[in-house]
Amino acid sequence: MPAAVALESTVISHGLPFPHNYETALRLEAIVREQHAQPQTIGVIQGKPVVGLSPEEIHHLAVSKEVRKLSIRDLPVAVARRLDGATTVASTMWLAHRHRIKVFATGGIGGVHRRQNPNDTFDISNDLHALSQVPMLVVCAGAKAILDLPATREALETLGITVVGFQTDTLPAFYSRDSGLPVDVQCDSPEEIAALYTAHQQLSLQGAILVTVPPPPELALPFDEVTPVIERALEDATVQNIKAAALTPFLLDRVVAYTNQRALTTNIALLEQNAVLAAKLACLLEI
Ligand code: PSU
Ligand code: MN
Repeated sequence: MPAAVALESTVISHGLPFPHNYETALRLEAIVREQHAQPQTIGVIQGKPVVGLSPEEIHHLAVSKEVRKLSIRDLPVAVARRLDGATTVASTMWLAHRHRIKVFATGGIGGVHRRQNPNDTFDISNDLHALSQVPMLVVCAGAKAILDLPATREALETLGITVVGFQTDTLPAFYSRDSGLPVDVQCDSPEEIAALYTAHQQLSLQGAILVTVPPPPELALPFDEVTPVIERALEDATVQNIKAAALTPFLLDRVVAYTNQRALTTNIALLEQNAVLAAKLACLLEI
């Protein structure tokens, strides 16, 4: 088994605008190969779960308006009805694990959404549940800043998911380097993370190890600057009654618009950075 790195497709179909989505997806694969690992971008094409999408299939997921966002509960529906679908962190983990892939690189995980007013229902991403069930290394920039980060941090603890800070002792906040919330353990090298993975396996633990990497300093957005932008995006969502699976893509899109695309640059940069570390980890685990 060569050192493989799983990559998700919701970020392609619903997370980034065209042509940035297509270009970034191919660039992430190239980055993984530069580190001597094998990228495996995952999605569903006409009902077939594909681990290792071709460039043509990635292009299709980047441009088609018919691509569903598939979390784990949606997978059987897409397969039975032969639909095209993009996989989230949760469903990508599930499919990757079935292919014995140990490392997955993404942008920001889903988590506990903020509640704007007391009668809003809870919206908790299936990503958290998948992270508690599927043993692998998931490299990300923390949870997306549009979420309730303290609640997400608590949920990770409840679910028994070890949270690693790569060269940091606080949880990154996706666009920003520091949420002010603690990680469980700081690791300063890929080797230290690989040792954690080995220990985790020896203990037969079920869930993932979440490796969080702050976005590059020169492109990270200050937390205080992002906060009001997110609040504005959340107000838009309330006014337009955007909910459930549509909420995350809507909020990400609004944040990009309100930061004059700077959030897009940050998002792409952190995806690239996470792919580098994930590939290094995949290679280390195959030694
Ligand atoms: N991170 C990004 N962009 C994205 C996502 C994460 O940088 O588009 C996607 C992931 O696929 C994640 C999903 O699993 O958003 C979470 O959606 P929800 O909150 O509806 O569970
Ligand atoms: Mn949700």
